[in-house]
Amino acid sequence: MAIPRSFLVSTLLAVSLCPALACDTGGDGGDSTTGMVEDPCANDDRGDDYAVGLSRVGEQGNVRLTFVDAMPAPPRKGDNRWVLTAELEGTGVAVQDATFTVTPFMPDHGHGTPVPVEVSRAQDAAGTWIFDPVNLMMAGLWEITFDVEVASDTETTVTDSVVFRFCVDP
Ligand SMILES: [Cu+2]
Repeated sequence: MAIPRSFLVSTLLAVSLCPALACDTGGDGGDSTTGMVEDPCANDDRGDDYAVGLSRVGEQGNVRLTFVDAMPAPPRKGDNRWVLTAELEGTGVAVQDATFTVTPFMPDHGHGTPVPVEVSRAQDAAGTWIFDPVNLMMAGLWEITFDVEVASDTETTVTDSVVFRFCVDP
């Protein structure tokens, strides 16, 4: 007999959240009887604080990504639509021609999302890219890695990997 997938997911989530929250109910027993979902972000400060202008340079120091829009804002569980600008760090040249691979991942659970992130270039603004959907299907901390390869006329390929982290509420 198959175990319903939703049961498995909720069970795994409950188990995996215990270390982060220390499973401390304060002895009042309330949490175990109300069925309320605890907020995995309440005691987690690893995520970025979303704001327009949130900006980060990749680990190779080549490409800077900056948020110009997020819907919803701050990022939430489910599908998100993000708009970011990309520029070459140092020169500030807009990245107009590039290949992005975007990977959402939950480091505490060891899984991503089956929903691919669609990437498109904004028509009206140089170096502006639209990522829709960014599917964050579960509450908790997500790491979203933007691997970018900038198209170039020279033989030197410019690549970078930029990571943002958001903890999304239930
Ligand atoms: Cu998860």
